[in-house]
Amino acid sequence: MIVSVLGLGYIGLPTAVMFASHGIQVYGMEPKEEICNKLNLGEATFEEGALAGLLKQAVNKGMLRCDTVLKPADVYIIAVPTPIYENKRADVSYVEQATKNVASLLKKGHLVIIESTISPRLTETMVKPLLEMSGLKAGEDFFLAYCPERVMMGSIIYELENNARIIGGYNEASAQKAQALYKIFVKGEIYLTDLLTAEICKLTENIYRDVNIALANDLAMICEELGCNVWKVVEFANKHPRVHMHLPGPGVGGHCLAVDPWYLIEHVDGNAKLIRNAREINDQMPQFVADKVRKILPEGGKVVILGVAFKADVDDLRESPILHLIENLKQDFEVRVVDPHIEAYNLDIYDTVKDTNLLLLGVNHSIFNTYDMENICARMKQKNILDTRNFYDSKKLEALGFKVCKLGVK
Ligand code: SAJ
Repeated sequence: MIVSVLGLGYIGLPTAVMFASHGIQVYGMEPKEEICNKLNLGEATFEEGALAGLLKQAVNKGMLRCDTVLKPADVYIIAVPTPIYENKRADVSYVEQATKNVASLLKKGHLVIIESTISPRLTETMVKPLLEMSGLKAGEDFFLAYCPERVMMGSIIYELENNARIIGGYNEASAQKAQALYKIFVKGEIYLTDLLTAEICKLTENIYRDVNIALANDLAMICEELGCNVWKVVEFANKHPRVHMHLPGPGVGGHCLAVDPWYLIEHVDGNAKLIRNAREINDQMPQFVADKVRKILPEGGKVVILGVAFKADVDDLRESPILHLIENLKQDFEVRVVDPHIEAYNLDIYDTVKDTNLLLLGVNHSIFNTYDMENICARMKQKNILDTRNFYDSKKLEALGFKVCKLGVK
């Protein structure tokens, strides 16, 4: 059996590597030539724990080859991006193009799987008709399933292997075929259902998280107004056995939580009020943080932002709320940014903080724990810290001479 994976990004590449390291011949298709060249040398294109080692082995053994064109296979897995346009409508053009590529090579007995996050019913209304233009019939001549990914950056390989999976089949036979395929490396439970349930289930998982983060952010703003500490409120509320509060922060980033809710919202006329509201609350957090900076430094000044990635310990900038925060602050401040995970911002922290007025912790990268805060304090002109992630121990920093302000704390 040969498996072709279309799209070798954060999901496609680890998936391709998992099959290849379980003895399956894999062809990866990636339109960007420089990415293909790098992968064919066995070099990973992003930081992701065990991925680099497994990729090198798979390439060295000849089990994984990447190309800019699609090669014939028995199974096609589509894992291309599904972004949103400026107007928040779903951009499914990459899935459409990938499906057309597969249709051109489709043969009897083939299995086609969509892993990309998509709008409800898209597998049935767009993918299936495009594939059937081959003259073959879904569920009879070829098999079709929607198998959304559920992995978390930073532990993708572990989660690919151990998380439970939901598989939506066009029909029972399609679901069974897809289940047999994933069983090659998935140790978690695999649950079978129909296409629409699986599509909405994937969106629901990220919406659940987005809505809960919005609740935490709403509370952060409320606690500031009422003069309370949101971090303590969340900590103690979570001592209740049925409460699982998420954490506030400077906004929600990444290619999933900040994007997926719109895929559902655009399909439900006037409904999804809570989901839309949550999205809007999370989107306004950079503005809320910027307003706090303006209160701390009413005269303007120099601000150093620590962390620009969309979350801790990743090198991924997609939809990062810190990018919005930077743009906002640049209107009134000189802004400097340090993020050791992002090459363009991998600056010397001690040089960068010289003569500045505020250090703003935007992302809780572990590496920031290694910084010598006493040295940083000595170099700053005004010793202000704004911590948006409850990363620092205020008492320790205050003992060094900092004035510490936290998101969600008056
Ligand atoms: N965040 C908060 N507060 C929290 C948790 C997260 O502000 O309590 C922020 C993060 O800082 C980040 C954003 O939310 O900006 C998203 O981070 P994340 O860690 O929640 O999620 P992702 O985008 O890395 O991965 C999510 C995961 N979905 C769920 O946990 C339901 C992952 O399992 C999915 O596979 C992934 O989306 C995806 O690809 O859909």
